[in-house]
Amino acid sequence: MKHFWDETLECMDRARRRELQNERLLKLVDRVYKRVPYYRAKMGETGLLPSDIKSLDDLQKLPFLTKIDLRDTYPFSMFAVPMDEIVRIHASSGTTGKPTVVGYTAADIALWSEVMARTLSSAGVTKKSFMQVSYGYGLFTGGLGAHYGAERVGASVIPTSVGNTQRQIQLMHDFGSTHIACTPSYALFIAEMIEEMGFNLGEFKLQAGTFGAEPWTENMRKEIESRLRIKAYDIYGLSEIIGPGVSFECEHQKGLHINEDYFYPEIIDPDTGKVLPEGSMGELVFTTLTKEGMPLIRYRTKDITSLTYGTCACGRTLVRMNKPQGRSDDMLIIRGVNVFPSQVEEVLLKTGGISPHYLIVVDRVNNLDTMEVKVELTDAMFSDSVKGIEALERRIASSLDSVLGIAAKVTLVEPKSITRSEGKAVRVIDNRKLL
Ligand code: DLL
Repeated sequence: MKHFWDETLECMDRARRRELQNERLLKLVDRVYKRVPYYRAKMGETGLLPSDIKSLDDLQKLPFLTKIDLRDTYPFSMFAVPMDEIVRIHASSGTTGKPTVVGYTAADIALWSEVMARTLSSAGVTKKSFMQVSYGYGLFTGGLGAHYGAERVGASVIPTSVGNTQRQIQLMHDFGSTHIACTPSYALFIAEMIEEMGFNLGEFKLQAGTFGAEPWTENMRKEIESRLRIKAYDIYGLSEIIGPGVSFECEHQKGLHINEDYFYPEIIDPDTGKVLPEGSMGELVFTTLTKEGMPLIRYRTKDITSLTYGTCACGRTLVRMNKPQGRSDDMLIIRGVNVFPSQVEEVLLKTGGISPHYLIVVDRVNNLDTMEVKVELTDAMFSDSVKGIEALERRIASSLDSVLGIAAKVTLVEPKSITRSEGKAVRVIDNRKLL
């Protein structure tokens, strides 16, 4: 069965769509140049003017943006509208303690709901569906993104957010949720808990799930599908571009269709910045063609993937990206939350009694990610009482929790017990084996 939200736009002739993208690009460059002094200055470095950009063929002349630019303009200097037009603010992890901030106008929220409506419709969500949203609600874009999209479709939304899993399952059972949206690892955890609670899967009405915010494999898909007896769809996105709904899978699951009438993709060589031809693996870069609050031109996602043009068997002409194959930076995704080792380091460096030698150990236990931070004590602190050391562990754990937004186990270890490396320090051991 084919599920479209807007068949005309999703299946539009590629040449016609390119015209639309060209028109939008010209308006975008003009708007950003006039309204964002930071980007105007960046364009000025090479003497570039909006009039130099006549179509997408000139896009490569424009400078890239990265998380560093967003840090330098923290919190609001990348916004292109006055604050009274901003109706929502989200944030995700930055490369250091400062988060990456995103502002939305009412039109941006409508656009986001629209791309999420496409995404959810493609997974079979309709007005008749019961949509359980088990992504976290808050500064993270997962919960509210899925929520607004499901409301736009007209489904009955059940905003359970993440956590309190037994209650989630009880409601899923009692309300007859037909669809769920959460991270793939949380979906597996739910499957396991359903078994543990002694439920019979036949008593549930769940048909499909929309899973993303972290990398997952085909094997993990099979596992989720067989344990929950549903069809599992991939969904990709990042806060800077809109949140979830940048791209989504159709029933053929041969890559994720990018909503390219709004988010124009390029693949570049991460080292040289050169645009690569179709099919090449490289870093994904997006230009938000219509966004108002925080439009971004050539934003480097750091996600490594490739693009496939050409019509899909579903009829959509929207370009497809392959499942992201990793990142070109050191960002970790733990239970769907982005964590940079530099954020952990910043917390540790602010704490007395410990040395700057640490190791982050990530693992997956019962399908849920765990994070342990091992830190060396200073010689002076090492001779302290067990109580003193435990109190220090708790203090660090609570600072990490408030900075990262996830709980980490902190283990203080003897001075000089963490292996020193001769080259680049090894700060992270990731023992997770994606099934
Ligand atoms: O994770 C938005 C989102 C929410 C997407 C819910 C899908 C579902 P951020 O927190 O800003 O936004 O993290 C963005 O997560 O650059 C990727 O590295 C990674 N990521 C997101 N979706 C996928 C996916 C949300 N389906 C970063 N597969 C991105 C692999 C993903 N990685």
